[in-house]
Amino acid sequence: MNENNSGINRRGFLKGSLALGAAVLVNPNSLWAGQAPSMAQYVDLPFERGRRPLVAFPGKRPLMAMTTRPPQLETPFHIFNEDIFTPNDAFFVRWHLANIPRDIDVNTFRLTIRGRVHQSLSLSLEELKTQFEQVEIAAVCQCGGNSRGFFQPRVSGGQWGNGAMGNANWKGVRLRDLLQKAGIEDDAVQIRFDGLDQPVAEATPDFRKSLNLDDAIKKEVLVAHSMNGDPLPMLNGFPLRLVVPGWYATYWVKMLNDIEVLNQADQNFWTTQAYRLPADPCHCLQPGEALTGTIPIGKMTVRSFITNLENDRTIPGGKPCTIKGIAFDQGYGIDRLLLSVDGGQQWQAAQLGKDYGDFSFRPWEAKFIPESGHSYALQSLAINRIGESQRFDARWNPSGYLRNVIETVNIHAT
Ligand SMILES: Nc1nc2c(c(=O)[nH]1)N[C@H]1C(S)=C(S)[C@@H](COP(=O)(O)O)O[C@H]1N2
Ligand SMILES: [Mo]
Repeated sequence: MNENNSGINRRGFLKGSLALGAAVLVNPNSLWAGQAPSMAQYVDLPFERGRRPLVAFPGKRPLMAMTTRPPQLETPFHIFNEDIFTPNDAFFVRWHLANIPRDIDVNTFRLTIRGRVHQSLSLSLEELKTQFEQVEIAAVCQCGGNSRGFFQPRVSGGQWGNGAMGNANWKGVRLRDLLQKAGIEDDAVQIRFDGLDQPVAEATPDFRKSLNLDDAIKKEVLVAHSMNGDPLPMLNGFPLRLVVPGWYATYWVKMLNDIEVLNQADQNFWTTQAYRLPADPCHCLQPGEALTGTIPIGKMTVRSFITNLENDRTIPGGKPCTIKGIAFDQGYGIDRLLLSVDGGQQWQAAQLGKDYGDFSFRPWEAKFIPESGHSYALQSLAINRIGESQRFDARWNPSGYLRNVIETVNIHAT
């Protein structure tokens, strides 16, 4: 059995820890139980209260810990420059509830499909892997609140930098194949997904998310058992998770063990109260303005990042400087990437790199020759195949979702 199945990938854990000599070395089990790290290396995100200790959880290299119980771990941004696919042991982690199984018995685990179906199913992992077509897709998993820490004025919620996202190759079975096997009733309207994690306090609602039937039966929606060729890490939802390419990660239910076909719209807390956007077309508000209607968060906005140069970096003047980055959208695919070195006055076309599919990070690259003694405000602007682009103004909403303003990286040439 793969060592990931035990919940502790010792090799990954040790490798990660050694690579960052001074990072926290703690007993992963006590850490999982919520013990604070005793000694840590820190990363400072560029906003107030942005200091994060680097903490190594089971199966993970040291990541930026926002909270340890439940685990909320951010990927250090330089990782996005190293590989277009985010390594499993560096992939961000977000759980709402602290009661998360630490071990899964793969022999007794079952995925249930029930509700408005002709025949309920209870499938073992073996059955899932052998009785249904296996499909693999590259897709970005991004928290709706990614980059929330940059909101001005500040909003409450997890203060993520830009690392609450990752790109992976997800492999599993199509949700629609499972639903077809069970046979859905004519009155089905939504599908609800539940995982094995539980609230600690009884009053806290269990984490569940639902999709409309039309969205759930898209061919790219998977029940995935593997990520970048390996079983899912425990913290990313071992043994199964929903993969909803193009949609914010809140729908990507982890440790998925229950799929329920509903004949009316789901009224559970996580659908009706949490993860809502202002209903207007811009999904934004003026700070202080009252919320009128809300709608559930859905698909992702167009974004791009410069990955090889961080803010305030000094580079040599008078010779070509390569700027590298990534871009992604909700699945139309990236059509163009424009780069500015003067804070958005003039734009040049960047070269798009290899296309790994419409839901993946798309690499890009551009060059320019900086003049000695000058400073440059680098900006990248992605446009997708239906002409949607990033925003020039940072729209604001009270939950800190959807950020896709054009980001700026200031550099100085010596
Ligand atoms: N079972 C379960 N699935 C879940 C969550 C959760 O709390 N419990 N959080 C969701 C949210 S809000 C996010 S951002 C993603 C994070 O996925 P990751 O931890 O694999 O990066 O998981 C989603 N799936
Ligand atoms: Mo999230």
